[in-house]
Amino acid sequence: MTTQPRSAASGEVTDPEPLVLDGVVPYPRDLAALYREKGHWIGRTHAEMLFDTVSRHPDGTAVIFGEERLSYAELGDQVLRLAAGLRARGIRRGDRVVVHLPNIPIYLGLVFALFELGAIPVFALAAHRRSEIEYFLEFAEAKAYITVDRQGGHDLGALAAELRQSIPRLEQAIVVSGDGGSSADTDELLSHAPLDHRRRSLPGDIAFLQLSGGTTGRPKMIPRTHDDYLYSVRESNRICGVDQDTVHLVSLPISHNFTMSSPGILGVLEAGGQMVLGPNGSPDAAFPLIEEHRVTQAALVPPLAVAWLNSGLKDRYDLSSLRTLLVGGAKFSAEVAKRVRPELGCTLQQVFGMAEGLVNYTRLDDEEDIVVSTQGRPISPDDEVRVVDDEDRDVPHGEAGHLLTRGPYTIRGYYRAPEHNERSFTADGFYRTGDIVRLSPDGYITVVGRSKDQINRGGEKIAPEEVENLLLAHDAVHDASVVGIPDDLLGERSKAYVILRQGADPEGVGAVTLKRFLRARGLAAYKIPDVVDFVAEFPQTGVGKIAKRAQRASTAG
Ligand code: AMP
Ligand code: DBH
Repeated sequence: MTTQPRSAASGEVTDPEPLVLDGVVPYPRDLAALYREKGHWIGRTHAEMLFDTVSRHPDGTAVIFGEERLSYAELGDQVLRLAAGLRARGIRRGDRVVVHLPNIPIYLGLVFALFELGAIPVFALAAHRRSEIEYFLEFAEAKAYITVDRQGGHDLGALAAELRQSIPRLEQAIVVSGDGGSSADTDELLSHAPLDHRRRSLPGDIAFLQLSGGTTGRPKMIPRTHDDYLYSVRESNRICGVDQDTVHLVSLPISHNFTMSSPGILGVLEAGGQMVLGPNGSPDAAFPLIEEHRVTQAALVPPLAVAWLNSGLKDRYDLSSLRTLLVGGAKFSAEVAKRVRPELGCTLQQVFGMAEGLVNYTRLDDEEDIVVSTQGRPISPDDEVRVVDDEDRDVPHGEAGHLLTRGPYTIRGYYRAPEHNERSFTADGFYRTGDIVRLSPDGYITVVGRSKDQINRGGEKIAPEEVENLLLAHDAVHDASVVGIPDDLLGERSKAYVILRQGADPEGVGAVTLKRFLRARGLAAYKIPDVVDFVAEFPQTGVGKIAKRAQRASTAG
């Protein structure tokens, strides 16, 4: 592997050895060599990317949050202090650290401090709760957990202390202030003298573990390398026109793959632009920020795009600075997509992406018809896309089929999941996306459905099996089946069919009881079924499986 030695000026620092992380399926060597040769993988780590920008634009504003502004120089300084502090607490290259934070500036400082050390963040969503977090900590054998004191009425500080006690491997629980202010931990970490920035990890190393919405029991972990991920970020910037003048509004959860890289916060940091951190994407939170900071680019899931279009606040704020609106995470209906340009005065870019890799965009200069009716085309000429039938045979062009993909930024396997990988990847390394798509002659993809057992609740993915397993833990539940049902705003919402045990009192165990039970088990709120229906039996398929299709179609209850 060719790598540029850092601190070459002093000549003292030599590159570290490649990191060996068990349970990762590497890219084939010949393809890795090809991706380097073609200039896709340029041999730079995330920390090097940030510090390149810091040296180019030290005085430029990187982050705006409320009244607070951080320049690139200040962000860089914060990163190196936090890195010193984290190192003093024993965090080293290769250590996994579950990062569970909302949209606050210290997120960037902490994540890049971990990158600087070569430690591996695991990106939990702010909405995750004990059930998910406990699993991430244990599965990734995390050394540290970073969260906020309080969020949405939840005492995460107490959770952190508790987990620190109950999980022996967990050496550090670091609690930051949920409102973005200081905390005892951040004060202490920031009090360290800054480390020198230098190469502590290699571009081919796993940079972080991103999470998949998943289809089976638990979210799967997605190992992404510096090289592959930053390639997708640079190309996303080119495709979305991100540069130094971009003012990007961050209103989706900061750790989500879309927010992070399409083109997202990393796009901004790579280009030396500005990001404005908002709490959520509602019009009353987002519109004032767009007006005040002259935001040029925003990213939303479809239900929020609908909320913007239908908001009475639209005419009360000056949104004229907005040039592009990215919409993705779930299917955006063409009827609504059509309204974006006339009603918001900006260019729509549809984004169809996945944390596993492949990202598709409509292009800024595409015809309106393509922009409203397709989900775009792949980032890279080296993204391979196949559309196949149930037997993995290519379908005739233009027909709907299963989307398979492989390429320079798509993983070859989930982290520590050999059995699941057998099912999710073909023998020759294509990822089975679980999406049903049509491909146009010029390579544009339209998503027409899904074959995976997953619910997409307005962009938030739910693995039914995870919820079913928790429902089965209730004494009164004999069996449970969770499906997505159509919803005008969210696209889908979730419904649980439940068979109670014989003798269980349906009066005593109602929908409210079960929802409360799931909440008490620490399941993220978006996964709690919207509707619970008690039935005597489930419809079955010919081979005796639960006929989920019939349950989805059923309007009973
Ligand atoms: P994940 O694998 O959890 O990162 O979720 C990615 C999945 O989200 C994709 O495989 C699609 O099912 C769905 N998705 C993302 N963007 C879109 C979009 N623009 N249209 C339809 N589905 C989407
Ligand atoms: O839904 C997604 O996972 C997603 C959507 C848009 C994504 O990962 C992305 C863009 O990168």
